[in-house]
Amino acid sequence: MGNFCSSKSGGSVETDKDGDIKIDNSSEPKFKLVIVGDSTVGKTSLLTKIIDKDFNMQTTPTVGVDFKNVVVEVYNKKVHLQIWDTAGQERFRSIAAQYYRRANGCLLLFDITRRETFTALPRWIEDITTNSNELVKITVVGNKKDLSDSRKVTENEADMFCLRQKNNINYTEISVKETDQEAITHIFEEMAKEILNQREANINSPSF
Ligand SMILES: Nc1nc2c(ncn2[C@@H]2O[C@H](COP(=O)(O)OP(=O)(O)OP(=O)(O)O)[C@@H](O)[C@H]2O)c(=O)[nH]1
Ligand SMILES: [Mg+2]
Repeated sequence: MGNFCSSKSGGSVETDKDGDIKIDNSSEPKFKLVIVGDSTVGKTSLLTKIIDKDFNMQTTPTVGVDFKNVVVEVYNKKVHLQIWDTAGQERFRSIAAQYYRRANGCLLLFDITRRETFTALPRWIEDITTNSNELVKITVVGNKKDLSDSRKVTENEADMFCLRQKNNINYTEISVKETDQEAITHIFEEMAKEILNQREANINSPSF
């Protein structure tokens, strides 16, 4: 579990022993985001990259959950994000579900070179929507774009899938390996923006 995490926008976030973010200025919004998706799609790699720019081909499967705190800047405002990395392996799935509670947003990853990780998306969406607030924002992320020669899902197909979902799901493609950290951070900033916009439209949106 991370206690101190530096942020792209230069600040740092202190947390208490339960991982809740301590913020002096309570007017700064804080949101909980959860990264989900099948095993080995790149969830831990994504979180590592946003924190320290690093990419490693050797990772170990996540057991349980972990989180990191990041500060992004949107609309000239600092937004504190608590980002949870969950385990994709089937045996941890029910554990992961409890971390969706009070989530403001979910990044749902699949691997564009493994079709089964794409066809698993409806089940993940069902898990997310039954275990979190109905207002949760979901972004589907197709990862491993650097391996496009082995692509098994076209960008158009993934786009169409997201458009068909009733909860207004965005689609984006990346390579955690090759996409630069700024572009990856941008995905989180966009999610923070959408949650802020939604908050303005509905003051009953959850906060953690
Ligand atoms: N080529 C390529 N490999 C990637 C990319 N992203 C992640 N990987 C590799 O995919 C493997 C699995 O990555 P992880 O980040 O551990 O996957 P995970 O989703 O956290 O897996 P679980 O913890 O088991 O749920 C590792 O070998 C990574 O280096 C990418 O964009 N391109
Ligand atoms: Mg992992």
